[in-house]
Amino acid sequence: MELTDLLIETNDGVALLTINSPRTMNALNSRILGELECALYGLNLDPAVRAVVLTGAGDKAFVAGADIKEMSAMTSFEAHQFGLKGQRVMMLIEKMTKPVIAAVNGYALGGGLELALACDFIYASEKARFGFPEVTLGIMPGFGGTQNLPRLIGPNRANEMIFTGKMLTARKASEWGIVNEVFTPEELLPKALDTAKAIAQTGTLAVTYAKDAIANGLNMGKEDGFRYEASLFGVLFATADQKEGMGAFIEKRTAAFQGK
Ligand code: CO8
Repeated sequence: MELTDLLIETNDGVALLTINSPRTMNALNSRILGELECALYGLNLDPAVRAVVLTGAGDKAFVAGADIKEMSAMTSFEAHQFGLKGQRVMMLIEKMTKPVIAAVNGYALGGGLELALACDFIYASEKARFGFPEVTLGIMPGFGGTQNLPRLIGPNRANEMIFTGKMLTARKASEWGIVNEVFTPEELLPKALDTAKAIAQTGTLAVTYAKDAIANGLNMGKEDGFRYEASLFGVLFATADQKEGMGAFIEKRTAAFQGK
């Protein structure tokens, strides 16, 4: 699929994936969702990519939601299909073997906030705004927001956001645990890329398995989660990365991980 509304730039093991439709605040239409699905699938398979940063083009929006103009004409069946398509993209991010950092540069509303929440963590610019305005349109979140937000910040704060549609500032979103760190607009992307590069230099398989243990552990009871963690921990001792990481420590040199 030709990517017309996405930009991908890969350096030092990090892919910067930019949704590039600033005229419409990077709103997610069917085409962009399809492109995201293709791009994320490709990045997951690309051995040159060890971490991904996802952002929006322009200085106003990360993603201002699903495309209201496209949705306004949908039948119930089409809306269901559209919801499933968006959910596939969110699940794809969650299932990626590489970490994905959302660099939220402006509005992250509705489907845009859902996209950010599907990432492994969020860095934000001071200009970012977070909200679920769906109820003001007579609909509800449909790309996983009712599931991911309460798991992240608890049901009470999620209820308030989803029932009122009000927007949070970046500082408030950070206080509430949605955002890991807030930066000036100029600092945001360099900081997100620096963090992604730091991750890219660590043991790739270790990061992959840690992401797996955290994501799957959240859906398990604690004892099963502990057992799962121990299994993955053991598997890592069959990798060259474990030998390289521990060998480098003992030999007092920098490890060069191969992701094997
Ligand atoms: N969809 C389509 N177009 C949009 C969207 C959007 N979500 N957001 C902005 N745009 C367009 C505007 O229509 C406008 O285009 P035009 O110039 O052609 O009229 C352009 O972007 C610029 O927008 P504004 O002039 O409104 O810019 P402002 O700076 O005044 O305001 C806002 C910025 C506050 C972001 C404002 O545009 C806004 O409120 N946008 C809508 C936000 C919203 O309600 N988002 C939630 C959408 S619903 C959703 O995401 C559901 C997800 C799950 C779907 C599941 C399907 C089953």
